[in-house]
Amino acid sequence: MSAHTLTVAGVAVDTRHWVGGERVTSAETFTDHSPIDGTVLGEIARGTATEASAAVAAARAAFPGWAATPPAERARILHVVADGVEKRIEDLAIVETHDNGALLRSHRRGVMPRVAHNFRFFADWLLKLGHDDFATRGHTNHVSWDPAGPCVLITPWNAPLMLASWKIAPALAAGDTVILKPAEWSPLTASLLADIAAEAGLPAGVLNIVQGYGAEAGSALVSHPDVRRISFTGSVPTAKTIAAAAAANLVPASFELGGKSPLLVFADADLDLAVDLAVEQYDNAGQVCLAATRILVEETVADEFTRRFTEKASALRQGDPRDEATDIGPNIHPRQLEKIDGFVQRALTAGARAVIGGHRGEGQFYAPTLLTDVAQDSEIVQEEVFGPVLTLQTFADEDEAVRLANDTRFGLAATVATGDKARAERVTAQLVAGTVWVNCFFVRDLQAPFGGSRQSGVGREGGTWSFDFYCDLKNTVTAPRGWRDH
Ligand code: TXE
Repeated sequence: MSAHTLTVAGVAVDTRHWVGGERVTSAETFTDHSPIDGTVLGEIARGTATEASAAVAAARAAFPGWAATPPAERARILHVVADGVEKRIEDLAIVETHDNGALLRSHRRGVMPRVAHNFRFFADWLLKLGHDDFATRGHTNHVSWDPAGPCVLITPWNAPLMLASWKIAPALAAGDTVILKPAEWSPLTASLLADIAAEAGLPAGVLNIVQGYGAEAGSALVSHPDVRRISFTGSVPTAKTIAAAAAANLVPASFELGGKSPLLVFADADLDLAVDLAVEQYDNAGQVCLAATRILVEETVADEFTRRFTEKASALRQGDPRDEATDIGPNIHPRQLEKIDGFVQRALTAGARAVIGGHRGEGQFYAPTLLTDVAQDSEIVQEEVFGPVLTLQTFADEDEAVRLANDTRFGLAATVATGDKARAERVTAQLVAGTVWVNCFFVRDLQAPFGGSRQSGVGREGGTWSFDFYCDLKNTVTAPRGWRDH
């Protein structure tokens, strides 16, 4: 085994960058820890501007060939990548679980199959593009989705390979080449994807991976003048820094950021369903951008809702994410845990009451928490915690529910629990959110637009919207005259 390989649960992972179809080292490394027990997983290449430039150069060199590859052939290769992901679901799932602490059973049954699906979905969608010819006074207009060039993709740690593939697949389908910079807290599965893509026959330089810190590798990538698109999922402050870099080069950038999404529970709702929806918000230890962390309940059912919620949430099993019986795993990093606890302790000091939780658990765990007696303008109601922490507020009527729901700087998602269809229509029409669910949560079709309003993001991903972003749209107008006979 090479000095540049680490093993996680028997799976070998290359710790180097992947640039131009080759493994590349850096002079320095950073240490990757497992959130499960804090053990060191290994030393990972720490990219700098040098590796960033090399990766952009490789992506640029590979671009003309990949862009000229017929769509059907690009789609075929992406399906082979999906096959490769499916063959290695077990490896990917166990490595991801060790690296970011999320549940092995969800990685196995939900997340990794979805990674494969991301590649298949965008491969198939590609073949539907480009059939939009129409006539203007006898002239034909032909709209084409032309590949844009090298794209930089910056991803977070809460769903590492899922979010990376959600960006890589449409970009590659579109005929672009990419440079991925995975989050430094969860760098491993991206490296396995490089192996899978190479085996699938993806040409060298079409997919490049630079590991490292945001302020080093990430910032060098997003400010590189040869980059044509930047897609980012992560925090608002980092998004602002990247937006400034993108603006300096006039590069289109898309941002999928955090949220403080509401769950509105009306008295006419199926209360058990509403409780299930609320408890689901602890999934992934609360590290989900879409999580409905603000529960808003109609006054008349608030006590009963709280009683049933407490009963159900108290039965959740927190523990080793590799264990099938575990419901909530650890949080990603000691720093994240400190951040979560800081929010909770400040809220408690300000007068909030912990119905459940309100404190750390053993090791890198945070006790599932529900806080009441929180003011609408307080930090805990307004800021994203990104941990298993929910707030509960009550409302008197529909108007107040909508007002509270919309009263943050975010607008990623909202969930409504009601038994009244007319009410559902009235309320959903007024909510500011990129996705609104009624009596359900997390149901996603990849052809739907996905993204946030306000500070939750800029742009939409999914189906046509992804291709609109990753392509340069071109309209070719051809006259019915001027042709020579041959
Ligand atoms: O995010 P960052 P962090 C929220 C959540 C969390 C908080 C902080 O509230 O508590 O953000 O998390 C790269 N140029 N979300 O600090 O910094 C970085 O290396 C280029 C919500 O981990 O945004 C990583 O790959 N890249 C969210 C990625 O950006 C830079 C998911 C995300 O890191 C960079 C994650 C720079 N200057 C956190 N600085 C969601 N929407 O789901 C950092 N990066």
